[in-house]
Amino acid sequence: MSMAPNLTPIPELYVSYDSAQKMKHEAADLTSWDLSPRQICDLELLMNGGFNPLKGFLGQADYEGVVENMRLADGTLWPMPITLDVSEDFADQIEIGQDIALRDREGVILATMTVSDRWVPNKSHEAEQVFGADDQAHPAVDYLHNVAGKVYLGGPITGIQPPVHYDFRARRDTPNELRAYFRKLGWRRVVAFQTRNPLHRAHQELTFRAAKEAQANLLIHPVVGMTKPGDIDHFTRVRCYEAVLDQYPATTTTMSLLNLAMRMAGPREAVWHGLIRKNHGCTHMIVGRDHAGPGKNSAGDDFYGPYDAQDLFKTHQDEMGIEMVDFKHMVYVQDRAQYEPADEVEEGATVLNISGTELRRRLAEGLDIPEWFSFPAVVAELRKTRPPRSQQGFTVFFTGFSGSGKSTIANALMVKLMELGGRPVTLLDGDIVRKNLSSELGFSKEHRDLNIRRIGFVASEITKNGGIAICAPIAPYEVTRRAVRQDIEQFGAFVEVHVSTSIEVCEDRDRKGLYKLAREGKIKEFTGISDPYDVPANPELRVDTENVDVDNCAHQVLLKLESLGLIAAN
Ligand code: PPS
Repeated sequence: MSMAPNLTPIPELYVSYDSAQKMKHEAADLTSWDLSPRQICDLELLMNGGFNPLKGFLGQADYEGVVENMRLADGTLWPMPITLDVSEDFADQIEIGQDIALRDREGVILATMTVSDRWVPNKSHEAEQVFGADDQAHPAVDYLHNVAGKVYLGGPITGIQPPVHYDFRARRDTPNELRAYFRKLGWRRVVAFQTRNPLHRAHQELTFRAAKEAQANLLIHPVVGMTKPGDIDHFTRVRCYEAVLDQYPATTTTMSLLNLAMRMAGPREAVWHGLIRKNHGCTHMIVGRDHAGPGKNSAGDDFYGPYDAQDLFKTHQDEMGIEMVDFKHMVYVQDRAQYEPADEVEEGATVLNISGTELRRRLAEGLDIPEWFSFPAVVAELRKTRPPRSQQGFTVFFTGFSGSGKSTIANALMVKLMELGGRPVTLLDGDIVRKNLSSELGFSKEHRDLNIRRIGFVASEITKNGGIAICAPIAPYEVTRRAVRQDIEQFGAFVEVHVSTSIEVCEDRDRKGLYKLAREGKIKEFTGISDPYDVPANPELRVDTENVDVDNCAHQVLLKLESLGLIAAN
């Protein structure tokens, strides 16, 4: 019996088990590069054939071909530059022809690469060509300029072992494992559904329909490597997918996790996704409106036209050997209590929809999410990860001069929050931190920054884990405060409170006698006297201790927290 071409094994870049054992020892002496999380994702798909026909990270000629016209130097279609970006220092140590070891975050050698090329790319040009604009509002362009190293190395890879995953191991499959699975079940036509979002009822309906139309089986193939910053984490999503999987007839559908690092490159990304799915044994792929769209550009417009991805995919589908299935926009028709394709709904029928933004709002505020929209098990998972704001962690960050009253208000606030109960409260007061976390630091700009970054780190961990962190350092530098805000806002709210007591009043109070010493020059670099303080331009709240007592100041903060929905109104 001849096998369908999509079901024969695909070449991998791994050496045999015995050679791998030998190589592990030999490679230990090689110059090694510690792979970034994105590079680890890329390497895994290079090694297991997910990026077939690539044999390694792109060399310069292939890179230029891909950037200019989506083709490798030999003319093969390949839309995405898969490059090994490194630092200049590292690149300087490397000779062409040299073997290097590629290690994961723990130092395990995953592969070796024989460096055939080294070059400094024109990143702006790469951004223009591949992502359509050199605009850092695009997450991959931001990555290119601000995270990726300056120099690219290219060359063939010899795979020693795949990156280790501890989560959802049974749900991860290499291209050959999926091909073997389809072969075993006799699935000759398989339609892939790519996703980075939880599946709601509309998705279930559209994927089921798409598979029926293509007379194919269905592979739910979610990305769990790297998706768009701000997406729901893959742990939650996979639990959601598992809940939805029960809704499909068991013999028609399967799910497998793909450790891809997405680039959100719209049309080029769609073609790339197609090639990857082809490699995983699929014959069809669902491509929708704005496939792998990166959101708005810095002028507030979409980066790509809504159907650019579908158009580019269709242009190349014969060459790719995988067929596009149109993503039908499904809407819920209330009168008929069922989902129907938007373009087939009878005129005048009542159509219900909940947008992504509305869903986030309902989750944030703990409001109802109806069953026609999503499966209760999915909603329950989402609620666990996105509890309402009044149950999320947050940070209150006081800033102001020494003696301005930060610590006193912070203490009062802590007690009031503890009285309310519900979440653990941690106070990271300037003095406490300097004693326990930063005892070796002084008051230079560098040391103050380090001190604030440490406070920010601890506060972000507390916020992430659902607690309340109250910080009360001077934190004189705007840039550092902004950086801390960014760290924390990934996990919960950051409420900046400027304690605006003037330097004159602080000096007049001089509760610790430090201002006197600062005036006498016995303490150097004293904030407000001989060191700068950037007044916060837009704090969430400004309190003034000159005319208001501490209890009232703390109460103002509580009211602010209530108005932000962070504590439930009584
Ligand atoms: S910073 O800038 O945020 O890192 O400062 P912080 O960790 O909050 O520490 C401020 C407390 O250290 C005492 N102190 C000084 N403050 C400012 N400048 C100099 N040179 C200095 N030397 C010692 C001072 O008591 C501050 O305490 P608070 O609680 O703010 O009054």
